[in-house]
Formats: sequence, structure tokens, C-alpha cells
Amino acid sequence: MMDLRNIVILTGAGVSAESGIDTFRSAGGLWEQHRVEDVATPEAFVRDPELVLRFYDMRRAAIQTKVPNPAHEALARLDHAWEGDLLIVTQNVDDLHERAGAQRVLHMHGEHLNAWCTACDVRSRWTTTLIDCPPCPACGATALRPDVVWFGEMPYRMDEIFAALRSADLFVSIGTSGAVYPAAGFVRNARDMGVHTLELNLERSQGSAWFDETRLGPASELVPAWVEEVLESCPLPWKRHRPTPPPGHP
Ligand code: BJW
Repeated sequence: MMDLRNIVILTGAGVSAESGIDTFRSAGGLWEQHRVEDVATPEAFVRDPELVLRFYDMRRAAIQTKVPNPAHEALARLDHAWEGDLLIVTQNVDDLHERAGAQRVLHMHGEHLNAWCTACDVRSRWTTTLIDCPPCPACGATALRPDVVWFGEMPYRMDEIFAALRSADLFVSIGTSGAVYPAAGFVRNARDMGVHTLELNLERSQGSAWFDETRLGPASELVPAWVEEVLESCPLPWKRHRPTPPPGHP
């Protein structure tokens, strides 16, 4: 057993698929209904804001009707139990990791439930529609857009992600096709840094060849099994959160 203290977990659309949220590239996925260049680029937003805002309003409404599945719940369990460093880097813009109870979550592609004011640069929690051009709660300008990262834009908090990768012992990728960079490159970044790499996916992905190990199956089964394995088999004393002893106890 390797010395396992610091874990970086990358999640993609596959982790939310069994909650009923469409993936992007599977048959029947989001990109089959909408050409990516029509909805997920800054140029598309300039060209046809109504189409883009309608697409995101529909998805923002839909995610609020969904609930976390056993994969999100298992990762939240690990987050609570694990005393080493742990970072869940999600490409997903839904909030199912948080609703399952995970706290150490980084949304590198933004969040559906945020609106970003391009006039004053303030982000506000947003659960309703944007197509009706509501004013920004901070400055009043009608310049809100979905707070998501489109193609050609810089994903969020890359410095934090690379810092976490540098100190990681294990990189685990769950439910992502490995089609979109820079996330698709994390496995190679991790390998170059000497980090062990594990992939959990329904089927082999574009990145599978780069992983030390790939396990195939639905996230709702693979992730709870892997989390149990990590929590049960790691012999090191810091693997589990221990409640602070009451005053007076050694
Ligand atoms: C299951 C399952 C189950 C199903 N259980 N598994 C040429 C070469 C290389 C790069 C580029 C290039 N030309 C342009 C680029 C860069 C570009 C890019 O990668 N393009 C590619 C198309 C080639 N990237 C960018 O522009 C990014 N920015 C950037 O690079 O900035 C410069 C930079 C440089 C260096 C460092 C840092 C920055 C921005 C990318 C933004 C992506 N945005 C989106 C939309 C977000 C908003 C929204 O939701 O609408 O993010 S695109 C979309 O794809 C979304 C996702 O997060 C992302 C990844 O998709 P994901 O999660 O992998 O989903 P799927 O559907 O592809 O896969 C699902 C997987 O789950 C499958 O494998 C299934 O098998 C599996 N699965 N059910 C387990 N039950």
C-alpha cells in the first residue's frame, strides 16, 4: 500500500449522470441537441444571447429538481472522514457535490447557480432566469451572464489545482471523457509529478491510456466501493477524522 495522505479528485458529467443530468458527449447528451459553438463560447453569447441564456436558464431550472446520487454521497463521506489534504475539482456546474455535503469542492468551469456581472465583476447567487435581463444586485447594470467557463476562456483557480496536484499522492478521475483541456491534461501533469493515477468511468475515455489503473462501471457503484476501500485499507493514523477528545483526556 502506498503512503496515501493527499488526494485530488477530478469529477465530470458522468458523476451526475445517474442523478438525471445529461452528460455532454454521450448519445443523447447535451451537445447532440445544441452545437457547442452555438451555446458555449463567448462569441455565441455575443451573436445570439437569447439562445445562450435560454439554454442555461433551462439547465439552471433542471438541476434544482435533481438530487445527489451515491457517488456524490460517497465523496462527501470521504471529504468528511479524510484528515489529509483532499480537493474535489469538479468540471460540473451543478451543485450536487455540495448538496451531498462535500466541502472541499472547486468548480473549475463555474456554477449554474451563480450569475456574473460583466459590468462590476461581482458574482451573485442566481436560481431563476437571466433571459429577462434582470439588474445586477450589486450595481444595477443589466449585464449578467451565466458564471460558467466557455471554450476559449480560462478555467477558474488553476493555480490552486496545480498546487494540490503537486502535493498529491493520488489523482482520481471520475466520469469525464478526457475531451476538454486543461482538465484532460491533469492525468499527465499528475504522472509527471510522480502522482499515482486512477480512473473510474463507465467506459474507457480518451485519457484511459495515461492512468495507472482504470476501473469501468457506473459511478454510483464504483465510487462508494473505492471510498470504502480507501477508508478501510489505509493503515495510517491520519486517514480518519477523530473527534477532539473532551478536555482532561490525554
Ligand atoms: C459515466 C456515467 C456513469 C457517463 N458513471 N461515468 C485543441 C487541442 C487541445 C485543446 C484545445 C484545442 N482547441 C481548443 C482547446 C482548448 C479547449 C478544449 O479543450 N477544446 C477541446 C474541445 C479540444 N479548452 C478550453 O477552451 C478551456 N480553456 C482553456 O483551455 O483556456 C486556456 C488554458 C491554457 C492552459 C491552462 C489553462 C487554460 C475552457 C474549457 C471550458 C469547457 N466548458 C464546458 C461548458 C461549461 C458550461 C456548461 O456546462 O455549459 O465544460 S464544455 C463541457 O465539457 C463542460 C464540461 O465540464 C466539459 C467536460 O465534459 P465531461 O465532464 O468530460 O463530460 P462528457 O460528456 O464529455 O463525458 C462524460 C463521461 O462520463 C464519459 O466518459 C462517460 O463514459 C462517463 N459516464 N455516465 C460513470 N453513470
